[in-house]
Amino acid sequence: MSLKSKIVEILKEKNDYVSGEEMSNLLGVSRTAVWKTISRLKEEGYVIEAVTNKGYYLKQSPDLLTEEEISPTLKTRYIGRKIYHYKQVDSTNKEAKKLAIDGAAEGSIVISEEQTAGKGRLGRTWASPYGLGIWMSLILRPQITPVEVSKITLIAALAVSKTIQKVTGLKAEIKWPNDILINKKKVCGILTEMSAEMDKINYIILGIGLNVNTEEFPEEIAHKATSLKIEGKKSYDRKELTQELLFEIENYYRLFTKQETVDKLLEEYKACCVTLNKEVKIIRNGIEYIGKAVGLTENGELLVEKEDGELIHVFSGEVSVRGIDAYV
Ligand code: BTX
Repeated sequence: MSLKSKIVEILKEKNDYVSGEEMSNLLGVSRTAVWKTISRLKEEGYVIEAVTNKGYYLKQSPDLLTEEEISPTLKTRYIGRKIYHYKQVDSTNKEAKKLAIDGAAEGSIVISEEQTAGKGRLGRTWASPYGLGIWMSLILRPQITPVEVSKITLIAALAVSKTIQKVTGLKAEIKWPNDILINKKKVCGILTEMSAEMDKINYIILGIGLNVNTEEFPEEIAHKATSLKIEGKKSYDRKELTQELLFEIENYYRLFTKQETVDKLLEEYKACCVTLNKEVKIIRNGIEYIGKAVGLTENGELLVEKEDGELIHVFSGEVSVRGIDAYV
């Protein structure tokens, strides 16, 4: 943890005045270093009172998803242990890709308060306004083959839906493969990208966009987008959600790489997947098929029985579900 994070941790734990001397003893750094770091924290939005002979007292922390706010009480072992935080970037997936190429460790994450060009699938955009959601990308380097990569989206979808239920009590459903819905509206989107060779993955970028405290959406998407605040009628703590989400991702990631637990997880996934046993429309290479989603493979592909009875494996691409997406 950085010195900034450690100081925030001490101030939060004590929840009282801590003298500069005590802090410098605890951390093994000079009092000047403590004072300089406190000044930087103040610039970043921390309200820290300094009283002669008493020390420093943390009155308020900013609503930011920084390492200082996330790390001290994070329960994971390696997911999210390195956080790259930005106030604004074009896309956290793009930024994560650069870091992955430069060798960033597995589990590193990129979080931004705002994205100016958040990426959806197939060249679409993802609305990511400042401070209202969790716009984050994880760098993963799993020992799996490229055909298994859909598993990663599955893991993320399960982790998001579990986190939402745990923290908010709201019922979140998964629309295969990468949308999380509440009351049939999209509250979260997942964009998994990878760099791979024939049989080896170099890295995976797992991008997650979760609408937390958004109150209003752009007109074009208002009918199909929602947020936790709109559904739960109250604001939610983005830090708690981020910590819980990272924790769940780590759990599921570990379990999915163990063969003996895959079946159990698939059952769990099926229980919250709204796509299964529904009529679906698939667009593949520009061709449309209608069929019924009848199952899921252990790699996370959707099994669809076409109208002519043929069973096809759908890896990704465009899947609309009758009753959720408007189609007749
Ligand atoms: P998608 O292509 O399935 O969804 C994009 C579509 O969803 C858009 O065309 C629009 O109709 C609708 N949409 C746009 N913004 C929102 C929103 N905030 N809430 C609900 N619906 C919306 C889904 O792509 C994958 C999105 C991943 C976003 C994350 S954020 C962190 C990471 N960085 C990055 O650039 N992308 C990912």
